[in-house]
Amino acid sequence: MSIRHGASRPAIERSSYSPPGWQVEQVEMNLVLARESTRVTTRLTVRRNPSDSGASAPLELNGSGLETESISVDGRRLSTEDYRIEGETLHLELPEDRATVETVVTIHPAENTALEGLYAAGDMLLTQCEAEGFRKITWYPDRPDVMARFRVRLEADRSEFPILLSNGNCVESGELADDRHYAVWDDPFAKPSYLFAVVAGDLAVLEDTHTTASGREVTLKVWSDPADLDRLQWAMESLKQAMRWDEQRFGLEYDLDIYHIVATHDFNMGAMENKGLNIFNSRYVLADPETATDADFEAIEAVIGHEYFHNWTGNRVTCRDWFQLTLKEGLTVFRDQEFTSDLRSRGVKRIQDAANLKARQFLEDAGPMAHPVRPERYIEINNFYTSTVYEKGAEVVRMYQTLLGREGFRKGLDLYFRRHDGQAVTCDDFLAAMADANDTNLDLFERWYRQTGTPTLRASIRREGEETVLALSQNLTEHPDNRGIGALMMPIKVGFLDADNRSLPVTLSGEDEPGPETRLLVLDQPQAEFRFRDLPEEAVPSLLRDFSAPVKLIFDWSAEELARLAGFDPDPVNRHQAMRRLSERVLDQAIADAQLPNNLDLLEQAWTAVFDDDSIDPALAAELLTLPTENELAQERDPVDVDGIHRARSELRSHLAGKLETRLLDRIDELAPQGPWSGDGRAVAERSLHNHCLEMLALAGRDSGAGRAREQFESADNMTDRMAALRALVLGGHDATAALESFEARYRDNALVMDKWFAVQAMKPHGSTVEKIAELRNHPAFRMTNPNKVRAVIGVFAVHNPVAFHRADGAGYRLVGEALHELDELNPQVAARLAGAFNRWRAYGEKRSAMMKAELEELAAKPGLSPDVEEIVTAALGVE
Ligand code: B3K
Ligand code: ZN
Repeated sequence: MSIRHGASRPAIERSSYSPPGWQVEQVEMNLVLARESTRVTTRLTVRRNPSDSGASAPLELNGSGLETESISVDGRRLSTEDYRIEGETLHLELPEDRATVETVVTIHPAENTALEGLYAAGDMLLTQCEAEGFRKITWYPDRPDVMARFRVRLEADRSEFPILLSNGNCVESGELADDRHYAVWDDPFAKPSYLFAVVAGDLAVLEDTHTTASGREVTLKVWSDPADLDRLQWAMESLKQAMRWDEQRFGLEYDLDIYHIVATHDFNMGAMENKGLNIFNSRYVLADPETATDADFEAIEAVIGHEYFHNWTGNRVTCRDWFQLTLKEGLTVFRDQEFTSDLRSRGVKRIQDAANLKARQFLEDAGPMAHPVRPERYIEINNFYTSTVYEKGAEVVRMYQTLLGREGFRKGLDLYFRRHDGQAVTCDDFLAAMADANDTNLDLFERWYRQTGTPTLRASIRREGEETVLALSQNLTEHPDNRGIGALMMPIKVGFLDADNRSLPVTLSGEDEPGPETRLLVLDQPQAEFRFRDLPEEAVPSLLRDFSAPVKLIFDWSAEELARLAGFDPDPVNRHQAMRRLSERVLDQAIADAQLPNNLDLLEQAWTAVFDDDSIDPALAAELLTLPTENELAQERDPVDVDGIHRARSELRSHLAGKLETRLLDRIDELAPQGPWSGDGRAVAERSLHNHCLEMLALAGRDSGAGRAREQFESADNMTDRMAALRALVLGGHDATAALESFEARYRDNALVMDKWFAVQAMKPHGSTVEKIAELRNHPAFRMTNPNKVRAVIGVFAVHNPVAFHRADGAGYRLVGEALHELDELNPQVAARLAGAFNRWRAYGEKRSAMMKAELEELAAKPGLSPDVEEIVTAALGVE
């Protein structure tokens, strides 16, 4: 049904916002649920917004793919002459300032493969409304600045749908004739339509309670398919942790008496924060040690936290319009990052977040869809749930905290809630609350919301007499939207190491007392100089500690200096950065010369030092002993030498694995599992380093690695170790047939574990993987209508397998291009994500570029292409 195919849609501009002409006071809905046809009756009590101009705007209701049976106003049924429909909008002239509008429509959940609106997922029926899915359920002013109270009656066949859920509290339920039943849900909090949710199905539940800091008892229910019931415990633990943490760190309590989480296998993204009724991709709910890896456990905790934290940052205070998306997403990602940091290792989390931003968001910044954290225009808003809006948005929020301090940030957040609880607001309102609560001027900070691309920060150091002078300058990227923005307000944390690699106090010239070892500088001019006293000439600067601003830092360290920072910088992020820069230099040279440089002493020493550091957190060691990925290496290059990158990286890994084989084997033995599986931090960290060493050896083609991997695959008592062994065998090019078969036989019926089985094969860096993908697509567990499967097979192939995707004959491009044609018809949101794989088509040399371009052009020419994919493809083909 209702996939919005058709002629090109015009872009919507941020500057064209105007407030709604009408508000909705109350929504009463009745859904008579059935898979094939669901009948939705909606009664809206609407009230005219007093407008300055005195004009009488019509009521505008959005609808998409609805079979409309009737529209009535104040009890009078309208004829088609009484209203006007343009695109997805119905315009209704209403004579008075208040009215009751009732609509009756029919929708078809089982045909809804786009998974937006009301759809069938296995035996369940459920909804996804953000951003504009509510209009696929009923006529409504489907924009976030219309906030209303909802009362929802659900009716369905009792044996098919024994459980009926919606937002808020269940206020009534009962039996009906013919084995039917109903439930009425009332949500006392006014909310935008994108937070509406319904779930109906035969679900099992794990129940618990949380007593809030102020002593209220909240019922917690985590629901899933009955077959998955015994894998819900970790999700429940995570929810309780999140509730406690938000009370302690931000003084925020939950506000309803009940909180539901529902897991489904068919979901376009990770999860959705519907008020009181979160709906989750099962991969972020279901876990036990037998089927989920340590990384899965951590991701579940983080996503459960994220959706829970939205209850304040997103739901109680929501966005005025979709341009403000980062207001809730950037802030909520920041909150979930802090949650993970407080529960686990702050340093490791920060390393991962900084590396992830550089790998994914910097890439987006350099591509055709580059946009500010608060975009200026969009065609399809679903295309803007990006790492820029989310992760760079979180960096922007983090910069407030860096500038204002934790206490100042908390004061700002408190004021934000005091001012705006129950409102739909903007990023400017957030900034104003931060500034006002701290009695400071943050006007310049607003530029972060407008600038496009990754800013560059150049640094240089010179001596003037006894002083050390740090010169900093900043630049925005060339982009039409960046004209006239001016300098950004950048918090820059710096430190210095002395000749013995000890941290020095950082004292500005003119200060009497020695300064802190990590000093916060604020650069809010195009360039500025900072003068320091008492620093020895040979002091090594550690710049942008903690990745204190999302910028590209340029500074000319010597290899020796990088090796010292890699070994001794107390700032984990910069330690990791230094190691990265050191290996990048080697790899750059290896790619240019088509062979490894002769002298790798410094890099070898730096790696050895990590191995020999007895006190290091094993999880940190695993991060430090990681080479940049092929994608990361490709990012800075044009043209990209796909095969040269792969070769250089493989050779360096083999070289290091050869040099360090004894140490790697020692670590593998020392950290081998002792006793039964444990999920505590130390055990997780040890598994991470253990498996990292195993993979390193096996991928370097060392027999010692393959042998250990086989043993581990057989003996593992948990998915982390079993999967690591399987990865090592498959990605290392060892014979993995038997392992893959036994894995499949064991987990055939577990959809999430099968995703791992698919993904590891799709990732194998070999040209023949193209043919493998065709085979995997015919596997009985693969479905093109299931987003997790599409991501595991085609997504992983297109994004994480450069060797096969860019195969010289273009077969990889063809495969993804064909999948996109099919997927566009089924699920435009998932298709649009995948289409981004062609974004850098210009950078792959003449032959490959031509073939990638041809795929894009063929998509662009597809009749009835979805606006989602069209926006991505048009941008990719657009001006250079
Ligand atoms: N807010 C949802 C994402 C909705 C995506 C719509 N295409 C999940 C989240 O960020 O928490
Ligand atoms: Zn979110």
